[in-house]
Amino acid sequence: MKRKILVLNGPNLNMLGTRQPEIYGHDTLADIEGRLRKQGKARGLDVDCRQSNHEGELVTWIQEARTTCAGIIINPGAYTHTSVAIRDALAACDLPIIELHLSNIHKREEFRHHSYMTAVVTGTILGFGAYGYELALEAMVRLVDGPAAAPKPKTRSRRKK
Ligand code: CA2
Repeated sequence: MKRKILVLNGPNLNMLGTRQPEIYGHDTLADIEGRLRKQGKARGLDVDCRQSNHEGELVTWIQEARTTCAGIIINPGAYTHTSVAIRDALAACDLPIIELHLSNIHKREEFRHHSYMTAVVTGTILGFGAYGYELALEAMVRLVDGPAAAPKPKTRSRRKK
């Protein structure tokens, strides 16, 4: 069974942690990716993180994932609001797909309110900053392995009277 999750980040997300921390936080992309790989390992998943500023490269990676991966987590960056090509590539993927945004795009400029991706993905996570990536990976574990794979709540030991 395929156990690889592709985590894709689009244009300018390689700049995370260097500018606009009030919107995108202080973590660098390397910080986020390091945590995700660790989290994936603990869940028996191989997390393959990639970033590109080029639409065609993102499309190619999505196409490859169809046969090599169990799921895709994608923050398409500004292509969210412009790219029919990325949408079409995602729509052709018979895999669970999570669209992710660091910021709540609906609280921002009007041109960010529409996503070409949302109608073709399994679900969307937005507005939780870098923590959104962890949430997305937990959701992906559930999509790939089923609800039984969710972490069990800790049971409290009974106190003796
Ligand atoms: O909130 C998100 O995750 C976005 O996908 C980020 C995109 C933006 O175009 C989308 O509307 C929402 C922009 C990513 C640019 O990230 C930078 C980070 C630091 C410095 C400069 C850009």
